Amino acid sequence: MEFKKSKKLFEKGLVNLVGAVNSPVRAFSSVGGNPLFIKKARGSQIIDVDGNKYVDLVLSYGPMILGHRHNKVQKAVNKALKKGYSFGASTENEIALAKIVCDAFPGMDKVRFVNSGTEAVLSGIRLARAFTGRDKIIKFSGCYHGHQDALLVAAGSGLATLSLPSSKGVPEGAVKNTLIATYNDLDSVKKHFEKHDDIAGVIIEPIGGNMGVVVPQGNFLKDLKEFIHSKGALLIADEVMTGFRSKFGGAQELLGVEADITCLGKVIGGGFPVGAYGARNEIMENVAPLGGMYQAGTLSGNPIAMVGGISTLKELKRQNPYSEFEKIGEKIENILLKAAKKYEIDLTVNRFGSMMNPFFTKLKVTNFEQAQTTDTDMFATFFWEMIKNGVFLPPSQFEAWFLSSAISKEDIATIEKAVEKSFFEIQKNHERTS
Ligand code: HOZ
Repeated sequence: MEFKKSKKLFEKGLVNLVGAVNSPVRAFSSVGGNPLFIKKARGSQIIDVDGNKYVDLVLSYGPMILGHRHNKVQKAVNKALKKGYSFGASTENEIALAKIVCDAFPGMDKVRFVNSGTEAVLSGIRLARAFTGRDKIIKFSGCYHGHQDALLVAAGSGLATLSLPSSKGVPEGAVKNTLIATYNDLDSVKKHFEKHDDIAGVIIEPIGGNMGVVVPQGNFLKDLKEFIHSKGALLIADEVMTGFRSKFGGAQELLGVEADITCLGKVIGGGFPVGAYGARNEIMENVAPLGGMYQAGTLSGNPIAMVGGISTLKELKRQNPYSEFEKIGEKIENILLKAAKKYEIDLTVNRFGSMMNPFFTKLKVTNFEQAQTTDTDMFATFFWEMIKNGVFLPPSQFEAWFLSSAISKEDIATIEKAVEKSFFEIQKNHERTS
């Protein structure tokens, strides 16, 4: 397999782009080598500029739940393009997408569309503060909620990849109201409430997806909600990854825990830039123009993005692929575990529906600290062998893999072969270095 054209574009890109990328994870920093440049994608497959074809388990980090360029989505978007791209005024499709979203999430009476998951969360946090009149927010280490200043501490995703505890350029004042707790550890939340009486809310990824996939254990979410409500604080669910992915009604539907404020992104735009935050009426009425919390956006509710979202969600509802995701996810999990056993590699696979990833550790992974015991060198070997054998994975140990409803039996066979070869290589490398 050759990567000559990708390499050339990478070198060219270095001149006017930072690291030749527009988001750090894409730079392949933690796995080495040059990033791949993509030419096109269709269904479950993605093709790089050198013509290499891969089964895509990145899926744009989640949005492409139907696979790439689903016919119905493409048709709807093409039609919308003929009417104009942006008006700075309302369109009927904003109301249509809002209805689909509010119907799917019973805790949301109203929603506000923004342009990204980052924007959704920063607005959701502002809203929690506006509603409660309190300043402090608790976040969990390893959770990532976009690149807003206040939450860029102890974060997963790109910061975990680059081993950065926090970002430069974030003033102390911006994080002075951010408290850090440990995922799956209610006591670590309670301790903060013992010390502070001005905690507005707790933000959580109901399924952690940015420290690798980490699943809430037992009644953690239910107990968390009950406890923080007893203290007058709000539960803010960052369902940017899980919304419409874990279930149509997100992880909240699956886990039976309704959040006070829900933040969405990724799937709701079907690959176009859309984020959203929503809540019950008494909370949303604080948002301008109804209330005093200001939040705005020139491109918010963009007509093309709305059509991308509506057509994706309608098709998703029709397909209802969630039980199939469960079966395929389980199959891939078993493929990984079988190969790990055969080649005697320590492996833990975490999975929740169509999100999963392997950790090269023998520990059970229920929080960020445990996730960090993974052998990232092994992951790097694994990543490149999977690439060479036709499977495109996120170039980071700490990003989730995603499934689309376009995945086929042949794709799973490709994944199985690639996994087998990758573990063989890991064992070889491991023997050489130990
Ligand atoms: N925010 C995405 C989920 N971790 C990763 C994509 C990116 O940062 O570029």
